[in-house]
Amino acid sequence: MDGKLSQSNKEQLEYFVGLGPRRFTLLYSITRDGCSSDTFHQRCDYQGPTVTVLYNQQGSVYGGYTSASWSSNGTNTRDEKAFLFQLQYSGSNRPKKFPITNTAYSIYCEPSYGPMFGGYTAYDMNSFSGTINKSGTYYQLNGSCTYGANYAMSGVSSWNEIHNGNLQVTELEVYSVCVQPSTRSASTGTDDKEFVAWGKHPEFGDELRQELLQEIASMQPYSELKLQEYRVLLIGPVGAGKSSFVNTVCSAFKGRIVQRASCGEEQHSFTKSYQAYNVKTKKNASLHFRLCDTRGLEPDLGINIKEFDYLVNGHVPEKYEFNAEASISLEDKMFVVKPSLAEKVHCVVFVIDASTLNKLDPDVMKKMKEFVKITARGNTKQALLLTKIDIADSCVKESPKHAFKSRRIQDVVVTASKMFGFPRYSILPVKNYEEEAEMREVVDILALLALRKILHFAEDYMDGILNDRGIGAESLLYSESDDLALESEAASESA
Ligand SMILES: Nc1nc2c(ncn2[C@@H]2O[C@H](COP(=O)(O)OP(=O)(O)OP(=O)(O)O)[C@@H](O)[C@H]2O)c(=O)[nH]1
Ligand SMILES: [Mg+2]
Repeated sequence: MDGKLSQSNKEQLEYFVGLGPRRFTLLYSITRDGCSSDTFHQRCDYQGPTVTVLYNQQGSVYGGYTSASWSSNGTNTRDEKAFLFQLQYSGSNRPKKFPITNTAYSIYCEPSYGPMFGGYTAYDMNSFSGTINKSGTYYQLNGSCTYGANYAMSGVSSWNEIHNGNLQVTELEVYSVCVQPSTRSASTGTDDKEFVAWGKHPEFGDELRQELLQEIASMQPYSELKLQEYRVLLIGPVGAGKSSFVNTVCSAFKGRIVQRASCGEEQHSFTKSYQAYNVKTKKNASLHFRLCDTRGLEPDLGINIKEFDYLVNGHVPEKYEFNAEASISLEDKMFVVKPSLAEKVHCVVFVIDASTLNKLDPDVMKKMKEFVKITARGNTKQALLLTKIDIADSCVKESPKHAFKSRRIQDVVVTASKMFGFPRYSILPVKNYEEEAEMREVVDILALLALRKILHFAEDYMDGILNDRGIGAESLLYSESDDLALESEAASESA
């Protein structure tokens, strides 16, 4: 659904905002989603600049713009660029912009209220609180409007000249107003001023893409270790995008959309076996890492703590078919009793869907926290890949390079860092190839930036190995302490 806002009204609002063409994406509509403050916040918090538009039965259209994100933190938000506006009055065009005068009180972000402009002594435009049911043909909003409290209402002498003396609306819509990707200049362009960059990142472009491809192609384990490849384990909930990340990385190197790992959506994991993918360049040269795809985590099924431990320590052979009900055991013929350093995992990458981070199953989260502890115990390195950032933030969907400027993504990164106890530099936002028919430079760059970090962490693991064990080849295969751990496990399994 595109919403009720006409093209000419959009153009008028673009003119008011004054930063060139915008893309209007409908986030919330009371006729579609219900008139409820909870739904408004679910749909509109942390979405960057938005415009709220109200329509009434008399044919008047009016509302407010804020370049700040809505949130549910119960405070006033400062925004020098906010304004209220009128577009139509009683069916006739009457475009008027009412700029903010008291910038500290531009919008009020209260979870039990819908969009609220103004604050402190009075709210200039307070739309509604709680839930409002439709009465006949309109919604009787329970908010109020105060003339000139924090916005300059030049050209009208009262709110009656805007809303016809009532808050009976036929529709209230909130649109995100992103930069049109095609009109956006390089990262120093004027449009960027609206975004707060949370992550330092290089200039996106083909030069960066080529540099990353070359750098990653040249990365390989230290020759003293006599290792061909770094081993990277991808683990995370069902449908998080583990297999899609494998395909995205393969695509970036092949220069075409690659479909090596099977992806899809099912109630249980789509991936059933342990597959270690090597990645090749356009000219078919093998790169020095393997991405190991696993079965998705479920509360009571699939990989459990013991199986994860076996995976990280290299006891699970490639192509192993995961048994949803039981983990691989020492008795299993395929069990790798004495794994070499090459079979051990050097970096564990937790793969999490950024758009559903807050809805993660608590039991799956508990499992993953145990996995984090096990990984840290063995000194294996870890990172967190945040997928589906295009779903988490509609502006990022338009151009994934906005990932490092999106307040919504920044928020998700901070939350993920707290949930997993990982430093923020190890949290890597990506958008996997999924609907695209053709390659996209920015999708490649995000995946390559993430992969480069992961391989640096794997190299850190190797540094630790060299430091701790010395470089005697035999000491790199299997240690006596591993034998002792397995013996005690065998004892507990048979008990
Ligand atoms: N929009 C969007 N969709 C994605 C992204 N990554 C994956 N998907 C979609 O999410 C669904 C699940 O992706 P998979 O890669 O199969 O997920 P998985 O983690 O391997 O899932 P299991 O093997 O079932 O555990 C597929 O429909 C993908 O197309 C992304 O970054 N953005
Ligand atoms: Mg999969």
